[in-house]
Amino acid sequence: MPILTRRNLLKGSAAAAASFSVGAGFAARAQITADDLPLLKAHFTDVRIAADGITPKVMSYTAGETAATGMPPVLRMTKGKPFATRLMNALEEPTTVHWHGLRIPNAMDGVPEITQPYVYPGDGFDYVFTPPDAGTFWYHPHCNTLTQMGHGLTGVIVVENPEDPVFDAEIVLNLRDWRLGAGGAFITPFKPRDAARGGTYGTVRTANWQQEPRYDAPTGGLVRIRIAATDVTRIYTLALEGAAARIIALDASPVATPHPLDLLDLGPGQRVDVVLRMPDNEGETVTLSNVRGNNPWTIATFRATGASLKRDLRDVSALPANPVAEADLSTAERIPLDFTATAEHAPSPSLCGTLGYTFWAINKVPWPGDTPDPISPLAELKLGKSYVLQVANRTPHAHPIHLHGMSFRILSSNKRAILPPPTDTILLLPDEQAELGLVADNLGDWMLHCHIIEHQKTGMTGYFRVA
Ligand SMILES: [Cu+2]
Repeated sequence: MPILTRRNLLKGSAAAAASFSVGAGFAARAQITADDLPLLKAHFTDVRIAADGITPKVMSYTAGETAATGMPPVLRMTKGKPFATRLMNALEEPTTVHWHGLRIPNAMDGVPEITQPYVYPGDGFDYVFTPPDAGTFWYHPHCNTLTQMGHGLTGVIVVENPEDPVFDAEIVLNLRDWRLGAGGAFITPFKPRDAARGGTYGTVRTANWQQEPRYDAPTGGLVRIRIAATDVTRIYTLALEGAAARIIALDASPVATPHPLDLLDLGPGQRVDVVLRMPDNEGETVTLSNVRGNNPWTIATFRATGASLKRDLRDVSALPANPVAEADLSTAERIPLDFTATAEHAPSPSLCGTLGYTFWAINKVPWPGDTPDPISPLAELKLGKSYVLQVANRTPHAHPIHLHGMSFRILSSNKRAILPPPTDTILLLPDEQAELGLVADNLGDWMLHCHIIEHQKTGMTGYFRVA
């Protein structure tokens, strides 16, 4: 029986063990007891991902007690309802879980040294929170992330809203690549030359850990497809062929008016919810492709099965909005954030791994690594106050910039005509300058970093302190 550090900690406090209190506002989960927390086990498994061999020591998550051999499960939660799970670390290095896009208490955010202790091999950590927003999110470690995510630890979260419209089917797609060599074994996770540019790409491209999977969907039906880009590097440009489709949510935020999916850029960390109207003839297929770059390729296909349901895409209504506060622009303080390349210098060693290089910086300061003594925050924000982040990408590369714990709205941009709904990740285009409005409504230290993990780990990371 492994020693569960957090559990032992809780045993020392009867009150905490009874309610899992980690802050105010969690009384609703008093019914959860210490011994019946569902497990989320991080472990090794051998999986066939490439055509030419089994990949040994793939990292995955398993929910519950059963041994699983495949990809991390889709975790289903309900908006406004407590969720609890006990991470158990069966890897050979420390790990944590970050719940990307969920606006939950800081102590549950999963960033070692900043929000929680490392979870060492054989140890556990209890995550208990209530997701305030519905939509498509995802989860991954925040420790040695290039290796841990690159080797498999990226899973999708669906936060359901009982008020959501009902569709004829739902398909969840976890898009990611793998750096595999001949025979399917992992190869070196990155090339320094590429880390200093757009990032190092994988060699095998998958959806749900399969190459070009095919899914059956009801003929003439309305199918909700939840797509999460969980790769450490790749920016997708999604295109659908063979059916009409509408975007209903971006990064978990419902769009006010569902609009056609033409071409959509999706950076690492971003999600899109699409409603697809399947063709009327059984056997017809719809193709989801990545058309970025010179060689478009198929991500997945959907085949119509059964008699036509004869649905109408115009019947798709907007999803109910999430309760994201709007910044008060009359009082908002402006915070400039410059994203730049920087001269090389050595980063600090870290328990959560270092790539050994520094290539990037925010406001001229490169993140030195995840150390017990982090650099000062990018800014200190006052709880409840509004801010406008004046972000500027001073590089020729796109950077998916992700903020933990709070959502923001893109107020203006020199590079886009249509502004998306509130988000946790902006795919900052080359030379883009944008204004991001937010209300600092969540206490604690919140990371802001590029989600191209090589950029994150070579300097493009910082954090805000909300107090
Ligand atoms: Cu970047």
